[in-house]
Amino acid sequence: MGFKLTTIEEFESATDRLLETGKKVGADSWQMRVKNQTPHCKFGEQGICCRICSMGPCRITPKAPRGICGCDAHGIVGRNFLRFTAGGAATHSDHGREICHTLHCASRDGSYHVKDAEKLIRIAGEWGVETEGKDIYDLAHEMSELALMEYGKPFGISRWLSRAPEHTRELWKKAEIEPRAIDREVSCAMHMTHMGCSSLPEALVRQALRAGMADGWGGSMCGTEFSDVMFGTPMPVDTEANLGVMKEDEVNIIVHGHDPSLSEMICEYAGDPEMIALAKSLGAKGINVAGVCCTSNEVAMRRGVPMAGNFLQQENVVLTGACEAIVVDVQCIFPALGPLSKCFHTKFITTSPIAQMPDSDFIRFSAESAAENAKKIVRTAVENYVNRKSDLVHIPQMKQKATVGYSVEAIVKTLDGVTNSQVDVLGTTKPLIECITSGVIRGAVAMVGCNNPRVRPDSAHVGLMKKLIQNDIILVLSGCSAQAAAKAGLMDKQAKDLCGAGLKRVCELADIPPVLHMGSCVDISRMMVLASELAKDSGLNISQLPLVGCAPEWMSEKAVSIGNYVVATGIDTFLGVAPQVTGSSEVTGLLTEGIRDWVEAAYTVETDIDKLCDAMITRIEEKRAALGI
Ligand code: CUV
Ligand code: SF4
Repeated sequence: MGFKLTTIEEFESATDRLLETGKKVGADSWQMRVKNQTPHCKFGEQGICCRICSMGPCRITPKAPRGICGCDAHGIVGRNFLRFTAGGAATHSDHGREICHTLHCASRDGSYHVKDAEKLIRIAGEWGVETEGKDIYDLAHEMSELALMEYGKPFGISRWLSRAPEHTRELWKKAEIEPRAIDREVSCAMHMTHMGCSSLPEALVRQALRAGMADGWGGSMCGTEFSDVMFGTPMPVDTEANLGVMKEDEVNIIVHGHDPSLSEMICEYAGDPEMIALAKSLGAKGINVAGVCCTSNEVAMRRGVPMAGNFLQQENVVLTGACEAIVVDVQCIFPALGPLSKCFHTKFITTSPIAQMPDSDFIRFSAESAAENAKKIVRTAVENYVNRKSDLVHIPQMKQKATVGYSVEAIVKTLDGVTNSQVDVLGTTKPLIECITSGVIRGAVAMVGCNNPRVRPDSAHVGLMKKLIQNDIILVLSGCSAQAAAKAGLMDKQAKDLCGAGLKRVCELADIPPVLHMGSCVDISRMMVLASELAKDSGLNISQLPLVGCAPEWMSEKAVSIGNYVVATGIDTFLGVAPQVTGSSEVTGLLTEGIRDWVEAAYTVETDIDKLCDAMITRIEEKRAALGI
């Protein structure tokens, strides 16, 4: 025995202790700000406030059922939903674009290299690019240019769509949701939602799916695939998670954000002998890098860098009083970190022109001068060690072991060990399909997404996961959901003991934890590839697979963009937080049922987490029954 999950109550008491330090230094916290912001504006919550022209803002009430231009609630809600999606699609895709740019900077003697040449050659093959006799760096540059063209090409549809099964591609074509150039779908969304353009819910929802597709089957896929090419395709690696990974006697550098181009370089220079010597000369035992949010997922999966926490834990890392620097790039960074860091010795270092914030030290990072920038950042952190106020230091001694890094490649390779029929199944998802058809595993849930103060932090993630694995349902995770699992201990291989008998046996045979870490949010593109492979290898349609998506604590625009492409790929998706569309029965109806006619899947929204869990299990069993398995 000995193995025990960390409970939500334990998470919370650690947070409470840190908030006491916060109070002592006069710090603000999201817990306090939530109180000031609730109850939320009902118009906003329902999506029936329109402020896209200056005749407004217009709000829909029973007495005022139309805006000044005559737009009704359905048009307003639909436009808001599409703009929300466009924000997310733009964000993920721009991250992907940065990765493509970084690949363009890769060189033999530079900061960025081609680590997975085989993968690059495989993608080149998919794209019909000649690789024979080509220098790998020439190929990298050629591929990065082609990938960058995907953002603005005048004709054609996304190259990545060719990875999907035939049937899915036909559905996309018929529904007119095949994404064209990535930027075009975002631009088109903004155009459609301008005053006096679309107010037809069906047209707006259709474009919301297409913009999501431009993300998942466009920009995010570029981000994931070319990150793998440069930094390595993740393979299982051991790490640890939760605030206990911070070290009292070392310089703690926290990387937070999304783009591995930055975090990889920080990790690189934190291991530099010159920097370590500097740290030692200042009284520290070494340099410890840990991550927050998706950047943490990136470096955990490829380097085993420990995970300090997820979205709603970002303030906690500063509240430990032991954070020398929190280094951020883009997305999901609380502006609160500025003033909060000022209450401590912590340097809040922003690095991207995309995410500039008050009360931060801006050290501009670019792929061209990565080495120099990273070194400066690490040095700034190390030199700050001497400013630590020891009476404010408290690191909650709380962490769990986790095995992470289950890329599609890693899953295929690992699960090959499960079935006996090794010979003809190497390199396919067939062993996993066999586990599912035989009923050893009932199905799979792709659980993703953030934290949101509307849900007791991590309770929905962890609660759902515990119940699902008991029911022999395997989980693939990404984003802050994955970190919730890791913090709780569900990514420890010993968590197999919490599973039903079937899943437990699979975990033992394959030597895997019952919840598999597939990466960051852009890596949900990996899940699309996995679903496609499962469909192709089984001869089924994606929508027939006993597989559902779930985002129980989501908050960001990116999450909606993701949800839209997951659903559009044929995977029923279950949300624990309602999107701001409840003010329109038509838009709600389309999302929860109507779009099923186009893509064979739809959303289910259920804020009662027990009911959400039951609904997923029921859906998985329905799909099994329909297949007669
Ligand atoms: Ni990208 S989007 S909070 S899950 S990192 Fe976590 Fe990750 Fe943000 Fe949501
Ligand atoms: Fe009001 Fe129409 Fe302008 Fe929106 S577009 S603010 S509903 S007048």
